[in-house]
Amino acid sequence: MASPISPPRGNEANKSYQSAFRTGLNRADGSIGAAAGLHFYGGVTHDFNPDPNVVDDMQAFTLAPGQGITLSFQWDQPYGSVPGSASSASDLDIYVLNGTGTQVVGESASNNIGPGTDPVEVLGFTNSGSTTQNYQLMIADYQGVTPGLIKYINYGTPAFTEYNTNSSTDFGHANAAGAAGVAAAPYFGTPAFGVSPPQVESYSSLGGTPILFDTAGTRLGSSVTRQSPRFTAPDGGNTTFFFSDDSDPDSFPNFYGTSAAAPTAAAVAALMLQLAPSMSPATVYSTLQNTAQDMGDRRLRFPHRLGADPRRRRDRLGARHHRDRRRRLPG
Ligand SMILES: [Ca+2]
Ligand SMILES: [Ca+2]
Ligand SMILES: [Ca+2]
Repeated sequence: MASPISPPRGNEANKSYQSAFRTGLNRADGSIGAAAGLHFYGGVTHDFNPDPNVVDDMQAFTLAPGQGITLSFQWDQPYGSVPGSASSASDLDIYVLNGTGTQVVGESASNNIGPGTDPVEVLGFTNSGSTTQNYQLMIADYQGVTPGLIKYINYGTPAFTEYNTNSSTDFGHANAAGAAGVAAAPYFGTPAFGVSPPQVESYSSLGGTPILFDTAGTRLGSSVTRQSPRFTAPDGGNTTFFFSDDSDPDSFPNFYGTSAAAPTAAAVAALMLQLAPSMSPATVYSTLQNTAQDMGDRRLRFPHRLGADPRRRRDRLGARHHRDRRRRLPG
């Protein structure tokens, strides 16, 4: 099918930090101690505190035993791994420090400058101890062109206790110009189950990730923010074999997540193409958008805003049993 309909790259809601890079402190190589096998390479750190009179280059977070963060950290340089593209011209690193900021306990500090390099560091860190611990995140500009925009998406526990920007998590293929990212609404939060207007899943990825470069790695004159996700489809439907049954009256397993919503939308597109095989992808998309029922939840409007909705909160509490028992695929 020529019109790829995709989940909006996972189920990360608004677990993203996005900011202009602000000069924090110039920290020397080795100036912070490190656990065995790790090293602090130094650089100019990012000032998380937007107050121009206060510098804070540590973002605090807390993890219970067994909890972890997985950060995909990126900045505004081209992706050298794209064929024909320029490469990253700056090298940033990302560190987890202990709660007092005196020792590196986790890091992703690869070289990001050179042919074929990408402006990305992926940091995974888990509290492997037996007690809840406080930590500090630090981002350092090690060398090269000073970044303008920095962003991470957290695929782990939403653990940060300060400077959350609650930014977009819809990126990659679902945010591509020719694709259609699909948000998810639980089937029991739709008019067919007595909920109108329909409600979006709390975890459905937030749109609004800007596009900064063309495919040659040339910076665009102005950034492009696409309407993505384009539309919403139900998730949590019955399958004959996949995942586990929720508390619906039958015993068929239910499949939750945007990966479940995307094929629902794709199935509607397939029926449209069966009826009108020459319909263009653009017409499929616009027809789906223009004939869809409006989502009542403000969170799905563009730009998304994960605001408080008292009615929704009650719904979620009432449906907790559904949520606790279900699983989602990442992606
Ligand atoms: Ca701090
Ligand atoms: Ca690096
Ligand atoms: Ca079922």
